[in-house]
Amino acid sequence: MSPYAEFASQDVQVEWLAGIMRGAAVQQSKKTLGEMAGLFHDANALCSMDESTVVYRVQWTEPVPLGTEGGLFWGSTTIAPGRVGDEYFMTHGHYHLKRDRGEYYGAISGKGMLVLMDEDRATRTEAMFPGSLHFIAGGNAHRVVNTGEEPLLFWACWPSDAGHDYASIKTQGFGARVLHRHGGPVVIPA
Ligand code: S6P
Ligand code: ZN
Repeated sequence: MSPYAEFASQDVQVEWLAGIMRGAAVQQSKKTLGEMAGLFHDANALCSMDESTVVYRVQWTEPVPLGTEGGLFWGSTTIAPGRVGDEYFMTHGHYHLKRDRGEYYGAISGKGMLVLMDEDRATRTEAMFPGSLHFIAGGNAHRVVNTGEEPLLFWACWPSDAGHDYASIKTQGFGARVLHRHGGPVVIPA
């Protein structure tokens, strides 16, 4: 049987502008400050904050089993506004386990930066704003930073066999951080 046959019976609805997915097949997760220890550069600032604070929420659907070649996953991410010291709230960030797998991000509301890092640690950013579309080429680690005062919402589409390599980011970080300086965001080499 085709690995895609089951999806025909799935029933997922989206509220595009709210980033909400509904249906039995929808999965969701959230990441709290406590779960992100070690990712922000100011450990002291993190210690003084409530570790149960939700930094971002993700909803997604996997119409084929994780690891299936040729399928696509779809989901939304909403990053709360806020900072740990001078560092804006952000996603963990990851490479894909299958390094050549790409991804699309499309921003709906809020503003921020997509941080992209290749395997030589060369790091660059793209501005995210309502309507911005981002092709993340294979081989690039990706993280989103909310530099605004409202939630930053984006939709994403990625291959079902991409997988996630979080460990490389946990141990080596990105080649740059987005910090609040002189009243706005500045990209600082790390
Ligand atoms: C998956 C895609 C997104 C992220 C989400 C949270 O490939 O890039 O759905 O999972 O934005 O970020 P992270 O780095 O915690 O997975
Ligand atoms: Zn990804």
